[in-house]
Formats: sequence, C-alpha cells, structure tokens
Amino acid sequence: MKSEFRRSVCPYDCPDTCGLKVELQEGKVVRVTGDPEHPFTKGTLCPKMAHYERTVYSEERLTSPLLRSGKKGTGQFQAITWDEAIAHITNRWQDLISQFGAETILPYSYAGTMGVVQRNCGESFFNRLGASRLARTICSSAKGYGWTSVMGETLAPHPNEVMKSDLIILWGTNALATNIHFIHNVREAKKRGAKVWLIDTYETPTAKIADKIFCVRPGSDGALALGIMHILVQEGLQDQMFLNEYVQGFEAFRQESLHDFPPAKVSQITGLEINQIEELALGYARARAPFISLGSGISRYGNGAMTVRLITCLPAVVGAWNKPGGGLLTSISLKTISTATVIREDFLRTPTRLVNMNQLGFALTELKDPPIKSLYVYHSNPAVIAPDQNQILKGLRREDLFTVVHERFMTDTARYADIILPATSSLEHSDLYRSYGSYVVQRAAAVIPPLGQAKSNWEVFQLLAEAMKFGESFFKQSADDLIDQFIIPSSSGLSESEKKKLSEGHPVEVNLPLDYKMRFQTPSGKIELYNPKEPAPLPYYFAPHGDNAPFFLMSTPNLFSLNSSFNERKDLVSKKKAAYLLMNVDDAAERNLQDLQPVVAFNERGEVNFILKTTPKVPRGVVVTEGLFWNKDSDTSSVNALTSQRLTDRASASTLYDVKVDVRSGS
Ligand SMILES: Nc1nc2c(c(=O)[nH]1)N[C@H]1C(S)=C(S)[C@@H](COP(=O)(O)OP(=O)(O)OC[C@H]3O[C@@H](n4cnc5c(=O)[nH]c(N)nc54)[C@H](O)[C@@H]3O)O[C@H]1N2
Ligand SMILES: Nc1nc2c(c(=O)[nH]1)N[C@H]1C(S)=C(S)[C@@H](COP(=O)(O)OP(=O)(O)OC[C@H]3O[C@@H](n4cnc5c(=O)[nH]c(N)nc54)[C@H](O)[C@@H]3O)O[C@H]1N2
Ligand code: SF4
Ligand SMILES: [Mo]
Repeated sequence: MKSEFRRSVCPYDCPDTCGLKVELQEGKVVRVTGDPEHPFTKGTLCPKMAHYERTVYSEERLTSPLLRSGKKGTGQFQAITWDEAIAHITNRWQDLISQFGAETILPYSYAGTMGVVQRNCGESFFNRLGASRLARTICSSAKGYGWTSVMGETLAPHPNEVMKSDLIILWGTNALATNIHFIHNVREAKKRGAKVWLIDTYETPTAKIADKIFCVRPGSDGALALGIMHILVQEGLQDQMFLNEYVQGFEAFRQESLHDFPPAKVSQITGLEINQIEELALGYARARAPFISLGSGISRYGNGAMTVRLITCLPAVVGAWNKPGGGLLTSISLKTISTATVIREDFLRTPTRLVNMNQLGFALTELKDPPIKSLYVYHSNPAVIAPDQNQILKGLRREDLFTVVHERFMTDTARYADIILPATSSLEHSDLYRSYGSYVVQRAAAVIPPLGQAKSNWEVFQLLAEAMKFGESFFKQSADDLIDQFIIPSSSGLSESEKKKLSEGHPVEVNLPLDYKMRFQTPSGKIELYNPKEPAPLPYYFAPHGDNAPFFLMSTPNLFSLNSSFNERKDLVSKKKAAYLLMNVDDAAERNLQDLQPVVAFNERGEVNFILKTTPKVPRGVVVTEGLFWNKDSDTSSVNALTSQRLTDRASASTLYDVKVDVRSGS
C-alpha cells in the first residue's frame, strides 16, 4: 500500500519536543517515528510516542459531547450534540454570572498540549468573560524564579553545550526518563571523557549512567550548594578574575552567606559524609568546564526558589560561564515567541482575582465572594495531578458546582463533569511548538481530520465566544491565523528563509549569538549573587516545610507515562506494572514489612494503597513512587491524596515533594 509522510511535533509536556514523521496509508496514521531532520531529537522517540497512533485511535477516545446522566463521579453520561452542549454551558454561565458575577467561573488548564496556540488560547476567552484567573504554577515557577533572581533574562545554555563539558552534574533530574535526548548528549560527552555525577534523593534509573551518586536529604540542596562554595572558597579555588569582572556582590556573599556553612554542618543537614561534600567541591572547582543540569524536583519545596537561587550561584563562583562546555541549564525559554499574542490580557476589563492551581481543593470548598460555582477544565487532569486530592474530590462532588471538562479521555476529572467535550489529539489540529529543552521551533498542520466530533481547544473557545456574543474579531480567526501572528512580525526574530521553512513544517533552530552565555541580562549587567530587588538580597538556607511523619515521599515521573497522560495505553500501563512504593530494606525490616506486600501510605491529608518494594536504592527516611496513575477503576485515591496545597517560598509554586508520610501494612 502506498504511504504518505507528514511532519508533526510531540505535543506533550516534555523538554525534548521531538520532531515526528507520521506515516499515513489511505488517510489513516499507521506509524509514527522520529524525524531525523530534527536538530535536537535527531530521529529517535521515547517508548510512549513510538506508538502514538495507539493513543490517537484508542477505543477509549471521547468522540461526542456528553451530558451527565448519573450521580457525580460515577461516569454515567449520555451523548448530546455540540449545539446542545454549547447552549447548555453558556445558558448556565449567564445565570451564574447574573447571580454571582463572572468570577464565579474558574478555568483550569495546564499542559496536556504544549502548542503555543492550543495551550494558551483559552485565556483570551476567560479574560474577555471576566472569569477568575488561574495562577499556573504547578510545575517549575519556583525554579524559574530562583534562576532569574541570579541570572535575570540571560539565555540558557544550548543543550549541545554539555557535550564539551568534562564534569556533568545531573542535579535532581531523572533525565533517563524525562529528558532522554539530553542524555544522548551526556553520553556523547562521556565518550569524550567527561565524568557524570548525580545528586538526587535516591538512586534513580538515571544512576545507571552516573559515575558517582550523591543521595541528599530532600529539600537540603541549598545547604549543599553553600557547603560546596564554602570549601572551594576556603581553598582559594574561586575564579577571582571572573568574579571581579562579571559578578555582583561576591564579597558580601562570601562573608554573609558562606561563612556559616562548614562541611560538618552541611553534612548534618544533607546527610552526606564530609568527604563526599569535599569531593563535590574540589571536583567541581577543578573541572575544566563543569556543567549542571538542574531539574525541577528540588524546587518543589517550601524553600524551592531559594534552593535554585543558591545552586545558580555555583557556576558564577568558578567562572564556568566563560568556558566552552561550562554553565547551568534549568530550562530554555524563547521569549521571542510571546504567548501574550493569544492570552490577550487587554481583554480583561477589570482586574479579576487570581486562584492558585495548587490550591484547587481550597478554591472549590472554601473560597467565597463569590464562591466557585463553575469549573471549566481543559487539557489538564486535576483530580489526579494536583495536590490534596481528597479536598479536590470533595469540591468536584458538590451538586451545585457546574463542571465542564474538555478531554480526549474519560479521566478521573472527566468522570465528575456535568458536561464533557471531546478534544482532538495533536494530529488533528494545527499549532506552533517551542521547546523548553532546546532552541528549536516547529509548526505542525493537522495530519488527519478530527476523530468523531472532537474539536480543538481553540475551536471550542470560538464556539463559546460566539454563543456569548463576543464581538471581537480576534475570536473569528483560525488557529493558523493565530500561528501566523507569532511568526510573521519582526519581533519573532525569524529570517524570511526560517519563516518559509516553518511554513513548510520543518524544524527551525533559532540562532544564538556566539557569546550568548556571557551576555548577562540582569539590571546590573552582572550575575547577581547580591540582588538588591529581593527581600533577602543575599541568598541563604532554610529548611523545607516537612510534615510530622517519618518518611519523605518522592512521587516522581516514570518513563512510561507523562504526568497522568498515557494511562489509556494498556501496553504502557503494563510496563509500569503497579503503583509501587519503594522503601529502604532496613526501614521495611524495622516495621515488619515484606517485599511485594500491600501497604498504605498515610498522613493527615489521606491514605493511598501501594505495593511495597524494598530496595537498597532508596535511603532510610525516604519512600518513592514513580508515575501518576488514574483511580478510574477503583474508589481508592492516588498519590496526590498525600501531597499538600502549601506553596513555595517565592512564585507560589507547588511543593509536591515537600511531604511526609507514614507507612503501614495494607490488605
Ligand atoms: N517520561 C516522562 N517524562 C517527563 C515527565 C513524565 O511524567 N514522564 N514529566 C514532564 C514534566 S511535566 C516535567 S516538569 C519534567 C520534569 O523533569 P525534571 O525537572 O528534569 O525532573 P524529573 O526528571 O522529574 O526528576 C525530579 C527528580 O528530582 C528528585 N528530587 C526530588 N526532591 C529532591 C531534592 O530535594 N533534592 C534532589 N537533589 N533531588 C530531588 C527526584 O527524586 C527526581 O529524580 O519532565 C517531563 N518529562
Ligand atoms: N505527585 C505529583 N504530582 C504531579 C507531578 C509530580 O511529579 N508528582 N508533576 C506535576 C507536573 S510537573 C505537572 S506539569 C503537572 C501536569 O499536569 P497536567 O498538565 O494536568 O498533565 P496530564 O496529567 O498530562 O493531563 C493532561 C490532560 O490533557 C488532555 N489533553 C491532551 N491534549 C489535549 C488537547 O489538545 N485538548 C484538551 N482539551 N485536552 C488535551 C490529556 O488527555 C490529559 O488527560 O502534574 C503535576 N503533578
Ligand atoms: S514525550 Fe518527550 S521524549 Fe517522548 S516523544 Fe514526546 S518529546 Fe520526545
Ligand atoms: Mo511539569
């Protein structure tokens, strides 16, 4: 049979943003492979996307609008038409607005798709409506804040930079699962002689490629960074020339921040041996071009933004920025593709209240003046991914809450909807993708028509805008018109030939100035160890929140799922096997818990069932579960029943790993 090939892009929330080659036969997708032309991902995919067609054509896809016909949460629905669904939603909203005002409506979205149009376009609609606004801070806002407080808007290193490094520190990143193409570069550096060190709270799958592993106590990395700098400055190993020329406030930092963090104290806080801390410090200082890849895990604590700020000081102290292969990569943010084009803050007539997405449980059960009477969820699954699940479910069960969910699958959140709208997959709509792990941009057109009656996020907001009689011509434009607005203006920084390449669906890598790593875009033009705009101008260490319970709980990503996505795929779910809880062998023995027995992890917020796996790879006092599961088929809770709505020190981000539990035998 004759095949046709189309280019597309992986839409998921993953730093790699792989280029895809989609093979079609008679209009049907038969195979999805990596696009060898993609400059960063070069033709390989992770196991999830290697069979994307199974997700796209899954029997579990929602293909028609649905109206609830049973009790909330039971998943009983009947099919209705789009006209009926839109009329039902907008009539109900008109009623609620006249009684409570538009702030009674709360949108909830995150990163089901990362395309700049489909991901962000809903905000224009809700701004125009005057609904409550959502602070979208679940993922990495505290990490971004910490980096920016030292480096301002400085461009992040290109991911190829790491290939020139001789010492790579993977710090709080399980990159073998979450950033596999960066790991290709790390492997290349290893071939050229680089050493790889891993700093994490347990021996993650990424330990396989590390030469050394440093297991720290959760939330203590800020103290470790101070300890490393304390030692290297004491040994006179700082790059004084670099500090004099390019860094603001080193003397004050040395005296105020560093002097109180000698190795013995740092050992007590972090749980590392003194000689391990010395090894880290001397190894880092003596490396020709040390490179740190910093994950977001460390930032999801009550001290998360400060931890990142402290770690970001390290490359400045050894002058790593001035060396090919040196530096620190948190994430890449291409400012020239600005989401403001589709968010349309100018549509907001008066400032509306901001509700934090990490406090959805509170918002649905306790918020007043006005209370939330309607929730509109799109490309997110808060019943699984957001902290303090039990309070969220309590809110979702409210009979007086009118919930609309726009989804591809019957997720745990969709089961609580009054109305479900079927969503397209990324192969059924067009979008523009920028990456947070590379400098590649790519435009993708729809490859197949929508399945059943599925519609894209933008198409639904257009219908809602029309029914609400919004007159702005903005809402009349197609997704492709919106994409053009990112690309065509000169502010996009794209050349004519790049625009042409994009319009033809090819990946385009944005050019960086040769000396970009040394262009420090801060108010002072220097790296700001001392930042006068911060409430604490010099960074310092303080402890995370914790809880009154014996084990820190790490609920980290799994290679075979992406947040709560891909749970529709039996082939991938079976690879994850079950929701395991990993525990140190000695901790288990002390509690008479056996390998592979059912256990319950619990704290004041909830209880979750797991299968215990005893292992030496997890240190004492820590338990680990990898991957987020749907509750769908049982009435138990999943891991976020244990996490908390507490926020980070700055940027009001999530504290998903700053949580403690106890564990008992289950049945
Ligand atoms: N396969 C797969 N890929 C994914 C995802 C997925 O779910 N599955 N999720 C995607 C998303 S949304 C994101 S944001 C990125 C995340 O990717 P990264 O930000 O690179 O982080 P992760 O790989 O999630 O790893 C977090 C790590 O932090 C560690 N950690 C937790 N607390 C601490 C601490 O206090 N100190 C130290 N040193 N380490 C700590 C955890 O043990 C874990 O190994 O990955 C994306 N890619
Ligand atoms: N305990 C714990 N909780 C976590 C994390 C953790 O490490 N531990 N990670 C956190 C992180 S980093 C993140 S980023 C969040 C992610 O949280 P979410 O962004 O909510 O991610 P997903 O679970 O992937 O859910 C996305 C949903 O969008 C749907 N979808 C996909 N494409 C489209 C589309 O085009 N339109 C519509 N309408 N729907 C679509 C998918 O079917 C899927 O159900 O989770 C967080 N939650
Ligand atoms: S999930 Fe990440 S690694 Fe997998 S195909 Fe998508 S972008 Fe690539
Ligand atoms: Mo994330």
